[in-house]
Amino acid sequence: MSTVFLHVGQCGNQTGHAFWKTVIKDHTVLDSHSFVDHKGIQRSIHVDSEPKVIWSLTRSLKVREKNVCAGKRGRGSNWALGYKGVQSAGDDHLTDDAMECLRKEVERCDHYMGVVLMHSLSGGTGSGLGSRLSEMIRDEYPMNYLMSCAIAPCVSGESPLQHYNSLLTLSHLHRFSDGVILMQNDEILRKLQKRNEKSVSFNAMNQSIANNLCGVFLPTESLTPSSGCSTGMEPWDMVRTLCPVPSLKFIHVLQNARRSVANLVVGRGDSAQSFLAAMKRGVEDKIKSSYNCVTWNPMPVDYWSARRNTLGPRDSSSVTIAANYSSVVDYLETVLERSKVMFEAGAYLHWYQRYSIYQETFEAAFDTLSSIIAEYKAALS
Ligand SMILES: Nc1nc2c(ncn2[C@@H]2O[C@H](COP(=O)(O)OP(=O)(O)O)[C@@H](O)[C@H]2O)c(=O)[nH]1
Ligand SMILES: [Mg+2]
Repeated sequence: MSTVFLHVGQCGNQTGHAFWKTVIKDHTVLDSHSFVDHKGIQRSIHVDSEPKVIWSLTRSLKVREKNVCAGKRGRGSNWALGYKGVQSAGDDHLTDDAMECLRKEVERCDHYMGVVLMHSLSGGTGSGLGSRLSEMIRDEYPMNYLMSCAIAPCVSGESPLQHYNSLLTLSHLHRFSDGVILMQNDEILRKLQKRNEKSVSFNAMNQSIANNLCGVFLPTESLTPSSGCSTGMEPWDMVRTLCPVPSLKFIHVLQNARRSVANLVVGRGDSAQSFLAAMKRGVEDKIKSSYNCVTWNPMPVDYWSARRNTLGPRDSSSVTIAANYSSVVDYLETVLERSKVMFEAGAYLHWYQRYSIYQETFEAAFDTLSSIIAEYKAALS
C-alpha cells in the first residue's frame, strides 16, 4: 500500500523537509515501501511557484528530480492568483505539471492508497494552488483518499489577505478532502515558547510539526500484519478512526483538546508492551474523561503502539494524540468573523476580482464555514 506526499508552496515544502528528515530515520518505513520506493526514493512531489527555496530544500532529500515542479514567480499571498495561475508569465502549467507527476508516481506505487497534501492556509501558492490541486485530485482519483496537513497562520496577522485565503482554502478542503490535519502556528509557537523562552525559529516549529505527523503516520506494530512488514495504512486508518462523519473532518495532533468526537493515541518506544497494558488497565478511561468524548460515538478512543520510538533518542518513548476536536470551532469562527468584516467593508476584494474570483465564491465559502461550525456544535453538544 503506497501513499504519495504532495508538498505545495514554501511552507508545505519547509515543513515537508523536516517531516522527511524524521521519516527516513525509521527503518520500518524504508522496509515497507509505502512512503518510499524500493530504492529508498521518496514518494513525494514538490511544487512551488518560486524556484529558490524548493531546489535547495529537495537537494538534501531523496526526491526524484522530475518530481520537483517550480514556477517562475510567487503568487503574492493571493489565493485567487494561486488558484487561477499566472497566464501572462507562461506559468500556468504548474498544476498540470504537478498532476502529471502524480499520475506517474501513482503508476510507480504498489497499491496506491491516496495523497497527503502539505501546505499553508494563507500563502498564495499553498492556499490557492493547494485548493486547486485538491479539487483536481478528487476529480481524477475519486476512489482514493485525500488528506491535507494545513498550516494556519498566526491569527494576529502576517498578511492582510490571510483570513480570506484561509476561508477559501478551508471551504475547498472541506469539500474535497477526507480529513484535514490542522496545525496552527500560534499554538505551536506557544507550546515551544513555554518550553524555552528564547525566540522560536521556523525550523523548531517545523520539527515539532514533523514529530506530530510522524507520531501518527509512521508504522506501528498494532497495524502491522503477522508477516512483520508494515503496509503503511496508518494515515488512512487514522482518517477512518477519527472522521466517523463526513461533515466533521478536522484533526488535531497536539494536546489539550477540549471536547472530542474521536481520538487516536499512539505510543512509541513500547518495547515491553506496557503502553498497551496501561491503556487496557484504565488509561483509556482517563483519556475518555479528559478529552470529554461525545456519548454518541461508541468507540471514541483507539490506540496503537510501536516498539521503537524513532522520534527521540534510543530507548526513549513518545505518546501522540490525534483528535477530532472542538477547538477547531474557535478557529473557524475567527476566520469567518474576520473575513466577513473585511468582506462587508469591500476590503481587498479587487485583488481577487483581478483573477476572476467574485463575491459568489466568498459567499459560498461563508456558507460552507458556517455549516461546518453548526455541524460541530450539534455533534459536540
Ligand atoms: N510552520 C511554518 N509556517 C510557515 C513556514 N513558512 C511559511 N509559513 C507560514 O505560511 C504562510 C505563508 O505561506 P508560504 O508557504 O510562505 O506561501 P506560498 O509559498 O505562497 O504558499 C504564513 O502564514 C507563514 O506563517 C514554515 O516553514 N513553517
Ligand atoms: Mg511562496
